[in-house]
Amino acid sequence: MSLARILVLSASALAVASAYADRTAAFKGLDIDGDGLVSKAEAAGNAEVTGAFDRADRNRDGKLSVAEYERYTQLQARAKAKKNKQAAARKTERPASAGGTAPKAEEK
Ligand SMILES: [Ca+2]
Ligand SMILES: [Ca+2]
Repeated sequence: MSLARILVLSASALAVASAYADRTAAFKGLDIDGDGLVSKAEAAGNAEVTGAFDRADRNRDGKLSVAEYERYTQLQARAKAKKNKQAAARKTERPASAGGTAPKAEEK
């Protein structure tokens, strides 16, 4: 198997993982020493987590627990959805049919 093929498979695997919101796997990826907590040093590899670390660290122990990480990712997802909604509202001149993402009016 070529490296390019492996990279494509890895990329699609990551996309599937994020589509199913497999936060535990992402958390384990950050938890390098496997103690069940993500320290600031461990989060250093992820700019997104580092930027929000202090906000995500609810009990201010300098480490993120799974619960703190999940709460953070949920807030991130909500903020992202809100941003997308605002972006979509700004492009109202674009017909919904063009993207094929118009919601079904009724489902039986
Ligand atoms: Ca750790
Ligand atoms: Ca904490």
